[in-house]
Amino acid sequence: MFFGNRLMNLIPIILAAMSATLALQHLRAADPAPPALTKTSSFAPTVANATQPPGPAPEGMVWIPGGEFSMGSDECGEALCSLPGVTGDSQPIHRVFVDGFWMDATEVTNEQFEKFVNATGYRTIAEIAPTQEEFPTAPPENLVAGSTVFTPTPEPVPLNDMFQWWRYQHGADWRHPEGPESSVKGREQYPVVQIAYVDAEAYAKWAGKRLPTEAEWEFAARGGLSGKLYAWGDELKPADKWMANIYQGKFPVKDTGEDGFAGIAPVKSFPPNGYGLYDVAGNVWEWCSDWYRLDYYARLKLQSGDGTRNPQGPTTPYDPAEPSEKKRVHRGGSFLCTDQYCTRYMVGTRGKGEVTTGSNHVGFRCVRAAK
Ligand SMILES: [Ca+2]
Ligand SMILES: [Cu+2]
Repeated sequence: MFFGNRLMNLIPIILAAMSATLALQHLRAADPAPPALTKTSSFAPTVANATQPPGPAPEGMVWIPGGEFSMGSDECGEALCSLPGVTGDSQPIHRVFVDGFWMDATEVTNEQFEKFVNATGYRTIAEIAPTQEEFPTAPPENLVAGSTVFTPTPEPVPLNDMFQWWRYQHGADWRHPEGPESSVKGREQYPVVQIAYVDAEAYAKWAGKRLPTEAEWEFAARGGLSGKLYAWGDELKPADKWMANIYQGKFPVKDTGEDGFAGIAPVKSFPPNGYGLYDVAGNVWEWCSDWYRLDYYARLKLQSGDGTRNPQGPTTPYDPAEPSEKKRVHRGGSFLCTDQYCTRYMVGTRGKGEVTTGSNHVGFRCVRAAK
């Protein structure tokens, strides 16, 4: 899913100009010398570090051993989506090493986010009205707090313009994910949504954590496997069983909820991956700390060959589809991902989001350094 800044649907002029097309290394001095990374241009086995967890797991977190793995995707996933471009920005496959770390087993829930808000009085971006300085051409009446909400279309539509199914909704925020009439009552164990990048960062800081880098996220999501299409293997529905909350039915008209959920699901509704992480595919997108650049993997490989350790992402964002927008990486896909439009529940694929924009299918999870 790709859109510009948070006011996207309010400013037709900006909209018209926006294209809706699809579009370092810091080894700790005390560590022993790392082994040389495997040189390869295709997937090679994941070599997890043998180091034990540095202590008991912090509440709700699991140990990700880190190690060396093949990051990215190849064209073989491309054919699974009726719109091309799904694996383009996740090539070439390159070898990456990450240190071990703790990771939240689930996406951050409404209950957890509420604790943070109660403790700090934090107000999310969606709860603060945009200013004329930020959006000089917006009519003043449009400068109201809100966020982006998915709306099914009454009839099938060409899938070339996402503004047919996304709207800017006044009063949509994390407590009111679909707008003022909605609430999170009874949804305590659902992932929090309508979270902009800084909101996720603020929560992480409060919790003594941080957001994962894209490399950490992918290492963790692959769960020790290598080169698989999905976090659990190569089959979308092994033994005819849904493994993730994605979208079934005609997109974006009607989600039939064949996997058990039409829309968002409580965390832990599907089996965990090899490292004990839930919902690394589908349910909600997750913010990563890397800036998004379409060509980052290609540049990284040119620059460092296969010797990349703990990559932190590019120094500047760049999405040619919307060059003026500052985007960070999203990972994992959401309950709206489908083979008709976007198969980014595939573990090696990438997403992206403008940093001030939340929506009702974007959330996050946190990590914590080993020491
Ligand atoms: Ca579903
Ligand atoms: Cu998607």
